[in-house]
Amino acid sequence: MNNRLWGVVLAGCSLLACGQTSTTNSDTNSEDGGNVQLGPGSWDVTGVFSTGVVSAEPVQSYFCEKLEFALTVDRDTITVGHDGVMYAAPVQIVDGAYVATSLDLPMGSCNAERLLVDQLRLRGIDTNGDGEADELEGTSTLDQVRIVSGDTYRNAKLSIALKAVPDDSQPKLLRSGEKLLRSGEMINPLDRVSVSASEPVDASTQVRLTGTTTLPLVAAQGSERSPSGPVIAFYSSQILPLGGSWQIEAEGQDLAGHPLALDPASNRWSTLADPGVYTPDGFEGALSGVSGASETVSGYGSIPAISGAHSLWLEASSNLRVHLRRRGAEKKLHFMVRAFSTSKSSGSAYKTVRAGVLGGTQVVTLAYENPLSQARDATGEASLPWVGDAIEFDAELDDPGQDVLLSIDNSYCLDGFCRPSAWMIDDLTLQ
Ligand SMILES: [Ca+2]
Ligand SMILES: [Ca+2]
Repeated sequence: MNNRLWGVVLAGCSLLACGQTSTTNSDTNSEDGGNVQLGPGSWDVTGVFSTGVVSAEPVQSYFCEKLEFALTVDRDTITVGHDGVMYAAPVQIVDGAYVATSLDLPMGSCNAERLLVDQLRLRGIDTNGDGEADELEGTSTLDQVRIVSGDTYRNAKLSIALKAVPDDSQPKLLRSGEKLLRSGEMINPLDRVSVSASEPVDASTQVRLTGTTTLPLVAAQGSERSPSGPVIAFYSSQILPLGGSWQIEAEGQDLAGHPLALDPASNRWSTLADPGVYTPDGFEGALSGVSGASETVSGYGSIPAISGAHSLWLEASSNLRVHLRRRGAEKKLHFMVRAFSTSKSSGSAYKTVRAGVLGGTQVVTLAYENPLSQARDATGEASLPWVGDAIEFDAELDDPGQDVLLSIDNSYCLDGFCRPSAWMIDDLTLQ
């Protein structure tokens, strides 16, 4: 922001002093190589990490080697973005160079908590002598990078050598989501449909789903995004119907004016098949309208059904979907659970329970206390010897609409840190 701040950058680790040898062109490093006054512009940036001043260990042995991202400077803002992640900060042009402070960089696949550059200074290089910058160059230090490996952290001081060329790349729309979807995998309607752009795109960019329904995707609001500024991610604010299929249509451009391209592999979307409507009967009759669980039980070991003569049995590894239909103005989804586990101590809290009204906007996620930490009854069965108290689940569903989806999913779980549990479920109703 001022001379003192970028003075720190100059006093820090310069490109040559950091020992970068292989990826930079040495004849553009020299101060007489044609520094040129920069103006607003869009650039494709590559940043190469090297070990910080404090550590002699090669950073590549435990961290990523490089970053790639798009960078745009307009009148007073610098925007950086890559694959659905975007940051912005105020920028000044000082002595012809872009100077910004406190700028996060999009991490790509680098495994850090964040990559915060305290001071960024990029100077323009005129390689062909036409008076305009053909490249940008600069080196920044990242004083405290918290590198994540597995469930441990290490702090490192890194330096990053940045080099940029004018943006010559077409932005792409990529499929993204709360979890990584394999090709052809069906979407749970309670997972928001979301797509990312490979780089920031213009605020006028339009993205929509067409097919079973037509639905505009709305721009995800980055916290540092101004209302008229660029966007990089879009999502469906509406819960899609079951058993539908869609394509994406989009028109837009990146901040250098290159038109948006669709990735064909990301372009087809379908939602889970409709299991049919479940009619609440306490799981006493023939099972229908349920997917992911195929049997009802009269009990498990010495533990009887939760109510009546039968309860639904959800295997530890299964994900449950139940489609219910409102008969009147019912607002509340209700059910009871007992969790069965291999362990007395922990491990049953690794299911995610969600509910929503198809066509609505609100997904209710239900949290609950770990049932096994409260009660530890023995079942008398060797495979799942322990069971928790019956726990009551209630979800308030305020959206209008007839069709309600209940979804119970196993959460991601590091091996050894949790034990999946089987659930006995009963009294599932809309009230
Ligand atoms: Ca581009
Ligand atoms: Ca029952």
